[in-house]
Amino acid sequence: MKVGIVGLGYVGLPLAVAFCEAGHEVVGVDVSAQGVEAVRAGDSYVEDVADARLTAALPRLVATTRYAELAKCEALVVAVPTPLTRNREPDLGPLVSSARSIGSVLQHGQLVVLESTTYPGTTREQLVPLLEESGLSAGVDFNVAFSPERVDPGRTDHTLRTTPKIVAGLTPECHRRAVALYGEVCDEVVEVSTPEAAELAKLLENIFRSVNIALVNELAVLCDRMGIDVFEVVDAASTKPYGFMRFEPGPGLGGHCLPVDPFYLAWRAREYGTPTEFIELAGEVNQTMPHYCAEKVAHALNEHSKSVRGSCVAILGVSYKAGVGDLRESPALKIMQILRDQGATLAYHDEHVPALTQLELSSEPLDVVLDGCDAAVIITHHPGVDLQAVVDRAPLVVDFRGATRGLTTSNVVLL
Ligand code: SAJ
Repeated sequence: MKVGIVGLGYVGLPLAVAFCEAGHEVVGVDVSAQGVEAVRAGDSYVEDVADARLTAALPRLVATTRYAELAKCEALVVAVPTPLTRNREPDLGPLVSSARSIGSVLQHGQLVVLESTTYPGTTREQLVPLLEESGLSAGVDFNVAFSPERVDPGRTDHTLRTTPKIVAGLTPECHRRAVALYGEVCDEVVEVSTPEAAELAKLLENIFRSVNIALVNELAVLCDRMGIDVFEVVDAASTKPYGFMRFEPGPGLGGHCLPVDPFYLAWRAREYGTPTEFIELAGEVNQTMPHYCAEKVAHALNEHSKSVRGSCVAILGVSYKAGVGDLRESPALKIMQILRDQGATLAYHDEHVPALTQLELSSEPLDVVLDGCDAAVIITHHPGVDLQAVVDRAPLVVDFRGATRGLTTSNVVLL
């Protein structure tokens, strides 16, 4: 088969490589000429795709900025970003412009599948009309389906092939073709009745995490007031062999999904006169955590008769979660900005993130950032960081991940 992938990001590039590895020809389209150049050079900018895998796929992979190349493909997969506007409303800009471009080269008999996470109804009400600007009719002249991406950056125990793939077509024929397409790269295809059900299932997966993380974050704030160790509470509750699922309290939500997806559904639900207070509340609770954490640092310094202004604060871990270098919506950026605005001098150590251009900082070796610091703040707990050295060398450690629990310490303040 010849498969077209629109959007060679953290979703599209792994998918393109997977189809090449399954023996298919792939045309990868991206608006970024720089990104296309990198792909052509076998230089992967997606952590989950090693350069070697990309290079091995190149004989079957054509990377381009030209949508016209898609005309030769049987199936097209759309994996473009679905961010939020400044007012935290769905921003379908990238989706609309890519769908328009696809519409201008759409061929009779092609299948178009949307993978971008979005609110229920997007495929039928937004994508289809834009594709039909071609003059072709969906379900008649071409096929359409929705199949949500389930990329979990940094996860190694599950891959694209081993993670069940939800698929739903506009018509039975759309459905049949989409199921066949993903059968090429996924061991298990989960069929659902409508694109709307598939769109909402994806949102539910991430909202489920956002709500449960908000629950333990709210509990962390309460525990702080009650003088109870929230991590001990979560450990204890997690011993229940059924009926409880463990989530970690922390400095807030980062990444491209959890801080975004809930607001897609909240926005859509308003059209149905159904306020989704649960979802919105969880979003708010998680969004306040970086502020709560900055206050916690100020309070801890104050206990050492120091103010934030003039203090040297060593930040440990700035990416949005452990084991990845991804900075999208990372709570660390917010916390650091607040501390800097309050007059702190910042330094950071994170081997996954060499530079923080937005803060004009570069990662420094652990012993350098600890040298002479007034406080060390653990925001993201990457494996392999010598935490004993941190608690031994820093006069004060503020640990938002419970990473230092179990170490003999007297100078640690937990979340
Ligand atoms: N976090 C906590 N406590 C927890 C778990 C996570 O504070 O118990 C924080 C993390 O530190 C991070 C944020 O939440 O800042 C998100 O991390 P994550 O690992 O929960 O999720 P993502 O955004 O990296 O990936 C999620 C995954 N969704 C699910 O597992 C249901 C992934 O499988 C999805 O494919 C991805 O969203 C996506 O693309 O939607």
